[in-house]
Amino acid sequence: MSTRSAVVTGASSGIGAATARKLAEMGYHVYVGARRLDRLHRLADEIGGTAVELDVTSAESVQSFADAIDGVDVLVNNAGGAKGLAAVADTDVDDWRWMWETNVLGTLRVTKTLLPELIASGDGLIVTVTSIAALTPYDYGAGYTSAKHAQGVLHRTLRGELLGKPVRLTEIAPGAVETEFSLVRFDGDAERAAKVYAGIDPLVAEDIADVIGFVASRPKHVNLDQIVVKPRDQADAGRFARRG
Ligand code: 8X3
Repeated sequence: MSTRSAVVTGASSGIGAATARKLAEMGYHVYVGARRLDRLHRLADEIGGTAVELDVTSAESVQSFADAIDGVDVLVNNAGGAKGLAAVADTDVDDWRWMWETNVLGTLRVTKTLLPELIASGDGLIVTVTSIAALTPYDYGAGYTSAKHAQGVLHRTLRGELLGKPVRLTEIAPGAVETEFSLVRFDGDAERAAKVYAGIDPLVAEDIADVIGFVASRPKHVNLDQIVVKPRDQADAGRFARRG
């Protein structure tokens, strides 16, 4: 059997980088896509994969990414993130635009462009990393929760539209994972970002990568539709058992 290929978006750090490592360990040739090329090249060298610049907010960038890859069996839509935490009354429309562009339209652009190859694979798999914010809204988070809900709906709609085609779809909805996520959300404020994970044992990127590896290793008649993963210390968004 020829080597199977995987594409991981947002692969320069966090869940994306850990997933790329996991899939490479499982024997996939992994195309890692992100904007930060130096990190991407280091990762690709480490895992024997291919680094390709990718900005999911640009149709041209997504097309040149697609042109640079040679077939894809597994697509991991991981690129995305949050910007800000504010009441709707005070929120910054540009933050919303960024979140909708990266999480929703980014997933749409990449998925739509790679879909013919995923179908041609004969055993395609699309994993979309959403969030528990795709399942429940929370106060001060509407920009992010609305984008994650929309991304989840896009992904879940494809499950029906692709019925009968050889493509599986899995949504992974993580809770608190300690990555650069909060640093980006709070615009580089490390102290504020650290508070999100203070006094709990958060998930780490590898925890999610392990789940994605499990999903990708199921036999092709098994579709894991939706997986919610939270730390034991978290019941829901904003509901934690904190020590100290
Ligand atoms: C990250 C989880 O609870 O900050 O997607 O929205 S949360």
